[in-house]
This record gives sequence, structure tokens and C-alpha cells, in this order.
Amino acid sequence: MDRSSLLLASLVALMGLTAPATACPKVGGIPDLNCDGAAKVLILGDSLVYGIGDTANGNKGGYVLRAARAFPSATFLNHGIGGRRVSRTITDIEVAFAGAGDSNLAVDLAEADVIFFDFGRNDWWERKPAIATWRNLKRARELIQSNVTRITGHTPLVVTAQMALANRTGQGTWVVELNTLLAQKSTSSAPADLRFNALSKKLLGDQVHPISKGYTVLAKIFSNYLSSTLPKHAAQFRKDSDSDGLYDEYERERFGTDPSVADTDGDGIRDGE
Ligand SMILES: [Ca+2]
Ligand SMILES: [Ca+2]
Ligand SMILES: [Ca+2]
Repeated sequence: MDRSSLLLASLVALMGLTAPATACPKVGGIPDLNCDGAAKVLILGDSLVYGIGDTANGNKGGYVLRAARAFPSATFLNHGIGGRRVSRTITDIEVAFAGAGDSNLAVDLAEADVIFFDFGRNDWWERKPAIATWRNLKRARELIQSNVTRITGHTPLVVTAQMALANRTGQGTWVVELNTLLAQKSTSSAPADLRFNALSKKLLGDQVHPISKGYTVLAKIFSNYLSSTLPKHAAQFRKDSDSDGLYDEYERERFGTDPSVADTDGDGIRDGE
């Protein structure tokens, strides 16, 4: 077996093994969209995801670390890399799912209930219009969703953030342009309504990176999104037609229950319990 098939086989085994015979909604306040009894949130991004400028934590951690503290039962997977651009990330994703490159990235993407994108601002250096980056963000999302669906049989929800504003001439207006496109094209199946651009520029320590207090503000925005907005998108993304606590697409296949009947065996207890 080559490395690629080995990686895929281990992923499939892992998804099967970690599936408990319990209901799938929230774990520690976060929707368990892949119904494996764990809540995993993956953040793919650049130096703001990594946490550069977060001097209170040694320039590492940022809003992801703070959100992880706010949701202790969930796992937060920080895939922030300084300078990350979208075009390059498309290649990274392709290589990872082919079983080469960063294998942690493929495994983490396959296990995540929800994946956040917080990058694109470094594409400004490529001097292309904002719409080119918007298209690449869409391509990256579709690439992740098709690969994870192929491996696990289930499509992960991908949320794209409207980015914190930049204080650098040229990049500042370009980021606003990209944020506007994201907002205009946001849908419930491909949301781009996480508003990190609500951060005041006064909380930037240099031209792009927040100071520690700025990361605390971003964490608040992120935590509110996770507890208030995400569950609404999740309910649209994974239907639970009979409101028994089990998503339709898992009922027959994983639990052998009926997605249109809340108490399939008629024992007076809802299928989810
Ligand atoms: Ca899960
Ligand atoms: Ca159900
Ligand atoms: Ca049912």
C-alpha cells in the first residue's frame, strides 16, 4: 500500500472507530457536525491565526488560544502559518490529501466539524484584484469539502472570515474590497459572516498584527460566533427533520433509525437519547 492509500485507510478506520452510539448535536457548546462524539474546530490562516503580536503569550496563540480556553471541551486545531497565501494553500491541500506534504493537515481537515478560513490578506502582495483571491478561497473550500467527503462520506462546513483591517497603504483598501466581496457572496452553506473586520485599527500593533488586547477582542467575536451563529448554520447544513437530536444523514447509516420518526422503535425514548 502506498503512503496515500495508507493515509486514507487510516482516516477511514479512525472515523469509524471514534463513532459512538450516542446522539450527535453539541459537544461543549459546539455542534458535532460529523457525529463522532468530539467537537473539533480547525482554523486555517496566516500570522494572525498563529498569533504574531500576542506578546501576552509569547507571540503565539492569539484568538485561537483564547477561544480554546472559552470552550474547554472542544479541540482547536491551529493551522496558522505566517505569510500564508491562498494560491499556495490550494497546492498544500492537494499535496496533503495525496498523502505527501503535511499529513497532519489532511487528518485534521478530515476530523474537523467546522473549518475556518482567516487568510487572503497576504495575496495583496501578488498585485491581483480581490476577486481573484475570493475565487481561490472558494476553490480551497471546495477542494477540502470534496476530499473530506470522499474519505469520510460527510461534507464539513467551511466558514470564511471577513478579515481584520490593515493599516498599510494599498493593502488596507484591498482588504476592505475582499471583505465586501465575502460579505456579498456569503450563504448559509458557505458562510463568510465571521466579522473580524469589526476590530478597531487602534488595536493593531504594527500595520497588520493586533496587540494582545486586539486578540482578546477577536477571541470575543470568534466565541460569540461559535456559540450563536455557528449552530444556526449547522442546523441548515445538517438537517434533523424529526428533531430527535440525530442529523438525517447519520440516522439510517450509523444508527439504523428513521430520519423522519423521532422514536423509531416506539419505546418512548427519542432516537438521539
Ligand atoms: Ca465531531
Ligand atoms: Ca433526526
Ligand atoms: Ca429518528
